Amino acid sequence: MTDEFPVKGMDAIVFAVGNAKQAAHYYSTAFGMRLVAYQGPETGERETASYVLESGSARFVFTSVVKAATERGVFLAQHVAAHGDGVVDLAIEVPDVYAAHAYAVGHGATSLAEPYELKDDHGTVVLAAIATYGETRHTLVDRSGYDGPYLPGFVGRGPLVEPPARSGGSGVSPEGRWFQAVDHCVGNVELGRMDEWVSFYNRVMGFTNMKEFVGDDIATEYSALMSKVVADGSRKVKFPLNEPAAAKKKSQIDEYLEFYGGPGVQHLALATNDIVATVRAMRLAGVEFLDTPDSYYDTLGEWVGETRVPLEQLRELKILADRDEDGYLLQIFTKPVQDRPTVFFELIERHGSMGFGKGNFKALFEAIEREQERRGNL
Ligand code: TYF
Ligand code: FE
Repeated sequence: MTDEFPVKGMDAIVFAVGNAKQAAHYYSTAFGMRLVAYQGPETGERETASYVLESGSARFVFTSVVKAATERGVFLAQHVAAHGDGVVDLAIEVPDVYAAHAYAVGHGATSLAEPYELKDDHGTVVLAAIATYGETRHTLVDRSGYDGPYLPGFVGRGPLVEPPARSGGSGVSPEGRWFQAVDHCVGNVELGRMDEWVSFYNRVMGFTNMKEFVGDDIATEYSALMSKVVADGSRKVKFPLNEPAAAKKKSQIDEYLEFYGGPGVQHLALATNDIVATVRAMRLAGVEFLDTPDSYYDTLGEWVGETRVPLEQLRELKILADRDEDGYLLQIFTKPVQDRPTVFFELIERHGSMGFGKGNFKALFEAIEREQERRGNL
């Protein structure tokens, strides 16, 4: 079988935020990421400031508007005004941007940028962009001809890019990183539109459906959401898509849509090899995680069996576990990381399982609903 839309992996998650300088500090101190590149007024970019942070293969870019001057600055400023801090771009690395863009547009995608090249002393990066749900986009990136930090126009480590005092290197793993990759990126879309977006990814990127989904059976019982997962042929890029479902209470997805002001990225799952060390480091740095009742751990051993982490440690740190025919996974969810109840993160340590924690949906959704209730949104 030939892959119609080959991808190399996620290239970057780009956030539009109100204050990228402070966001960069938060993600370096609280998520252990390393600041690797910068672009802003000091480098000749008068309109925006962008900070690039990495952890293993995961790359986050935080951009804020210094002084809007062009369409791009106005778009970013309006994005923050409408949605609060959020994800504007789930950039995907592909081997051939021209082919990928032509395929996507040929299968009905809206082009937001025709293929173009950026060059400097480090080489050439090819980029193009297509629209997805809400105001989110997928930039397609080929950086195989480039050896600089991030993109032409950015400066790497040097006088302008000093690692913040506490960034990375805190010894969680031998490499000093707290997580090593983006595992999946989840989108929330409007009621009744999940299947349209699933077929969008089927058609436009040749992504196929993974077996895990939340149907209306589970939805009406407790979760108040429906979910399906699409992934590229190599399963390196995984995009679960949620829509609200009418249940007994107001859906957590409705809460997101209301406060984000439309569809957008709901959570980003980060792969770690040592979830215990990562959770400890993040908690110490002030990151808040969802609570899990003790009763969850009273019965966990019966159905999950042995895991790398002793049950008592899972209980202490409120880490969830799930097992399927392929193996098991450990996972935990942060509370929203901004004042709006919108974007949050998941940490995931996989041991064979390719799932998303189906066995935890009930406990997880109940935990989310307790937070929703505290916010007065249930
Ligand atoms: O990505 C997933 O499917 C899991 C489960 O609001 C999940 O992390 C699904 C919806 C949600 C929170 C978690
Ligand atoms: Fe997830």
